[in-house]
Amino acid sequence: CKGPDNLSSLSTTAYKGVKESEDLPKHSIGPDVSPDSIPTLAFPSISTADFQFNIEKASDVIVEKVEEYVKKVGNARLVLVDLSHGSKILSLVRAKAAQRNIDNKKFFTFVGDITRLYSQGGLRCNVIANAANWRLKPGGGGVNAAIFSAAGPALEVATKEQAASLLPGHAVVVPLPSNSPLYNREGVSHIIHVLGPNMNPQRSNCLKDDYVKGCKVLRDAYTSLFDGFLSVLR
Ligand code: AR6
Repeated sequence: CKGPDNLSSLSTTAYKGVKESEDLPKHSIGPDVSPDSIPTLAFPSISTADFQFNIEKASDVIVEKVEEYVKKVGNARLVLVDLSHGSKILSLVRAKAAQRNIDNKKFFTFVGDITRLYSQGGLRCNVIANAANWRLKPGGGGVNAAIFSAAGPALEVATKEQAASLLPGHAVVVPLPSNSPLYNREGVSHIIHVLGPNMNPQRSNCLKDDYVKGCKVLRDAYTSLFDGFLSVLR
């Protein structure tokens, strides 16, 4: 099953997302549990595209935080998503997670559009994370533009009810109204906006290559994201 290598082919083909772990045991969740009913957080790699955070360092932070939180989320799953099979962050994280023997039923990587995981990829995720901007506004490109566009105006209204802005390293959980297409079509009940560290001099609050601070802020961002997911589970 081959997916697209770039975003343009995503929009022109009936693309199916692909779970990348190849050694998943069949029926590993037991005969009575449908995978569709398992609470699942899908998240993009925060800060590694427009915010230009180093991918090798980001992969270390992701694996460290995933290892910590797979123990806390019970039967729920964490899924790192990116658009392309060529995604460097997905392959780095996959390799490092395997080295640390992280349970591949609870954490795996997936190639697909985060706004189409169920309809195009068959992967039901009740919560998705957004790599947001500090204003919590639509647009700006990347995953933020895709999520606001797919969710419709309901997301902007619901977001304003929770927060007016976000500091780097923080996240905010937004319940998605049932009139949003993301709710109806994809089964997404919550969006968690996360603001990661910015290393891009053309964006606000640039850390100018300060990776001591950058890694701390990225760790804080994943901590806030995964704590937000835990709050949805409770
Ligand atoms: N589905 C899955 N993954 C995606 C999608 C998608 N539809 N679109 C992008 N990615 P980025 P950042 C991946 O740039 O670096 C925005 O303008 C992408 O390949 O979206 O945190 C905001 O408004 C990459 O792996 O977020 C902020 O200002 C990951 O998502 C700023 O960019 C994050 O890429 C945030 O920059």
